[in-house]
Order: sequence, then structure tokens, then C-alpha cells
Amino acid sequence: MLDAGEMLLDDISVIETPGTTPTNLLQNGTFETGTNKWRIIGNHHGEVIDDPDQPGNKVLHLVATGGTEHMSNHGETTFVGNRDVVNGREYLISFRAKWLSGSRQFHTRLYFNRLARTTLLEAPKLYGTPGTRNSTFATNIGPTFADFGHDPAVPAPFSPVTVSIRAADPDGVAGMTLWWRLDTNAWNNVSMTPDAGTPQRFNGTVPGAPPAPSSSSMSRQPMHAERRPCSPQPGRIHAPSTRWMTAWPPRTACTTSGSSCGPTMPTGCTTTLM
Ligand SMILES: [Ca+2]
Ligand SMILES: [Ca+2]
Repeated sequence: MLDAGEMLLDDISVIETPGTTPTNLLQNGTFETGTNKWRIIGNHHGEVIDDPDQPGNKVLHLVATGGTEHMSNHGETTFVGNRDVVNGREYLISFRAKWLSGSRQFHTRLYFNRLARTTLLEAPKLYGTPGTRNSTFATNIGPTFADFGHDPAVPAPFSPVTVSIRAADPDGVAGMTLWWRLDTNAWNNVSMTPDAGTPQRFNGTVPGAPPAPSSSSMSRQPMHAERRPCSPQPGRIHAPSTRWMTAWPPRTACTTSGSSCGPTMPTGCTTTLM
């Protein structure tokens, strides 16, 4: 996808020489065997689900948290028998797609950027339930989060790190807890305190950590940043997540307004690797 969005995909095929000796070069284009034969990487994520409109059928639920790029951030597969694309030969590319949210621009291409095309997915002119209650209504959802970050950006060895976030909720925020851990050690937590100077802002402190072994090949420079949704309970909150690698042992920190965040995969959290 050319930007963040969600869609359903099924029955994708690449037919070689469709007018004479049609040969489908794609494997598992129906997704009946899950994501077998497919590699969905980078900021694109795929899960095979039951077709909401056709019971018994499997479709790919594709979620992109950002746009596709030249070599990554996409879904890809290898032709049957490792067949090559041949210049000058005719190919018929087809699929069924259903737009769900976000970007409507679905980009397809053969190796290596041949027969590239962007398809604008159809979307209803009227969507949502303006003026009426929708299917995800809840009487009291969790807070929304913004401005998640930490200071200093690149902490010195043994230097504590202040993690901050804004949490807003018309029902009020009873408390915020910051969870963190060093490498894969056990999770620790500390209560976050309201910022005296900024309404709705909460701060928590992660203790300093020793420097990484000198053999570490990680750079101190930011290497990667991404945004991804998370799904807290109750309700749904989408919060940004930023992660990067530094020379220091990775410390994972997350904040939550509830108590569900913990040693297992945090749910309803905003997470960062430091
Ligand atoms: Ca299917
Ligand atoms: Ca609430």
C-alpha cells in the first residue's frame, strides 16, 4: 500500500501468456493455506482470516502502518518453480481486494518493478455511522495517548531516563504506570507522576544502565523508527511507538493506564526500545 491502511486481499494471480498457454505463477494466491509462500515484511503485516462475507473462504487481512518502498515494506512471493519474468511476454495480474481503512492505493509490481501499477480500491462514499452508535461503542474506553518520548534521547551509561507521555480521558486518568526492563530481564514498573507544568502529561524514570559490551556492533545513531497501532483493553487506542538501537543494552519501556502491562507482551501500551 502506498500509505498506512487496511484491506482484505484474495484470489491474487499472475497468469503468464493468458491468451495462449495461461499459466498461474503464484502459489497460494487464495490464502487457503494461510500465509504459506508469502513474505509480508517491514511496515506491512498480514494475517489470514475467515472471509467476513463468504464463510469458509480465507482472505489476507493486510495492515500497513506506512507506505511501501523499493526493497521492503510490502508483501512478496516467489513464482512457482522460481520462474523469471520475461521481458516482452504478456502477464495478466488480477486480485480481489476490499478496502477497510486508511490508504486506498494498492500497488502491485513484478520483479523488478516491472508491470507496476497502483490500483485505487473502491470505498463507500458513506462510511461510518454518523450520528448513530457504531459497533465498537463502549461506555468508557481507555485514555488516548500523545507525545510519547524520553529524555535524554541517547542516554549516557548509568544515566537515568525520563519517559513522558500525555494521556487524556474525559473520565479522568486515575494513574499511569511505566513498565521497563533491561534486555530480556524481568519487567519492572514505577508509577508515573503528573507533570507540574504540563496538563495531562505524566513522567516516569527508568534507572540508568551500564554500557553495552565493546563488542556491540550497534550504532548510537537512530536506525529505525516506525509507527504502529496497539490495541488496549478496554476500547481501542492507537498510539505511536518509536524504537531505535543504541550502543547501550536495549531497555524496553511501556506505559499503560491499567494494570495489564507486564512481563508478557504488553497490551494497551505505548512501547519504545532504548
Ligand atoms: Ca481465499
Ligand atoms: Ca475513559
